[in-house]
This record gives sequence, structure tokens and C-alpha cells, in this order.
Amino acid sequence: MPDLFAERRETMAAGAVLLRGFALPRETALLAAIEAVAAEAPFRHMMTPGGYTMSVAMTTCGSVGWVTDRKGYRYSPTDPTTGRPWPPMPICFQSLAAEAAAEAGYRDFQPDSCLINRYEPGTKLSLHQDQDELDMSQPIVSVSLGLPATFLFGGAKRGDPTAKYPLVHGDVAVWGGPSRLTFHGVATLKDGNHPLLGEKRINLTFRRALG
Ligand code: MD3
Ligand code: FE
Repeated sequence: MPDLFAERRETMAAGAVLLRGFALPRETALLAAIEAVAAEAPFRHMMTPGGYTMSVAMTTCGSVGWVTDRKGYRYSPTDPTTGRPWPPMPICFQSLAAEAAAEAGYRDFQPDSCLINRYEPGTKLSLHQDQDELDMSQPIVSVSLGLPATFLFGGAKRGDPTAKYPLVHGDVAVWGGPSRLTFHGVATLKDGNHPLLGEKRINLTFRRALG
């Protein structure tokens, strides 16, 4: 395939690459696959170990899923809501994640988990690190769909200043190497209505959780 996206690549930091519009040609398949996953593993609002209910609703596909409850954060092979294994990762998810990672210089990215985050206006994701995965040499690939959001990209310490990046429908970001453990979050989602997704934003976060 020719390199159609070279002129829409932005480098946010060492190891962090934004591929604007990378997911656009696949939006129809992605949205159908999200609906199919959510029919098996419904979106839910999980509780943090500190006892707060998250404003962002989540579900997972893949062999393990990130879960949180009063006991802590961890990856689980089963969905605590249904007691069943998580739905398998759709092929269109696997290929998008692997191709985006390759585009950013990471060969052979084979995610075993895709966290699906659903934002509605007024919801946000506070500053945090993704550090529950075993192999930090593997990148994370994230795909933005629906309403635009402001992504907050900090540093290695919680108190470091944050840069703001607008993320819109179809944008894909790859985070690896020196940026893998940076603090990040999503600012409170503004009101809006997306032609395909209505009053919501969906983010797919692909990870290699187990070694
Ligand atoms: C930077 N999700 O699920 S994806 C998450 O838009 C999460 O739903 C956000 O942060 C969302 O954990 C942001 C972008 C992202 C994901 C992982 C990262 C950025 C990252 C790991 C390291 C640095
Ligand atoms: Fe994160």
C-alpha cells in the first residue's frame, strides 16, 4: 500500500506519533465491530480502588481486559459483569492496530487487549499512567471515533506541564519507547453531535497486556 499518510503524521514527543485520519477508511467496519462487542460485553461504569465510579463507560475485547474495582486495577481473562470470557478481538481491530504500529516504526505489534472507552459530554479521564502491562517495550495504539476531545499529554511525573492535542474522528496515536509511561488524560468532553456516533466519543486503546 502506498504511504498516503506521511503528510498527516505529527510527532508529539519522542516515541509518540499521531496519524491523523488513519482510521477513516475503516470507520464503517470499526463501528459495526464495536456494536457487536458491546452486545456481548456491555459498556459499564467501573469503580476505582478509591471508591469513585468512573464517568467513562468501558468494555473490552481480546484475551484479557483491564478492570478496576475496590480491590484494585488488573487484567482479567473474564468479564466481571457477565462472568464470561471477553469477546475475541475483531480482525478489523487487529489489522488496524498492527498497521498503525508499523507505520510508527513498531513491527509485529500483536495486542491481546482492546479497551473500548465511551465518553459522553461532561465525562473525562483524569491524568494517569498506563502501567498495568507486563512488557513496556510494546507500544499502545489508540483510535479516536465520534466527538472531538482534548487529549492531555504530560510528562514522566504527575506534576509535569501538560500539552493539549485535539483528537478528532479517525485519528490514531501510537505511544511507545520514551513516551510509554507518560502521564495522560482526556479533558471533559464538550457537547456536540457527531454524524455517525451522535453525542458520544469512542476510543479504542490497544495493548499488549501479558508478556
Ligand atoms: C500516552 N484512554 O484508556 S488514549 C486509557 O482517549 C486512556 O480514551 C484515553 O488513556 C482515551 O488508558 C487516551 C491515548 C493514550 C493511551 C495510552 C497512553 C495515550 C497514552 C500511554 C502512554 C502515553
Ligand atoms: Fe491511559
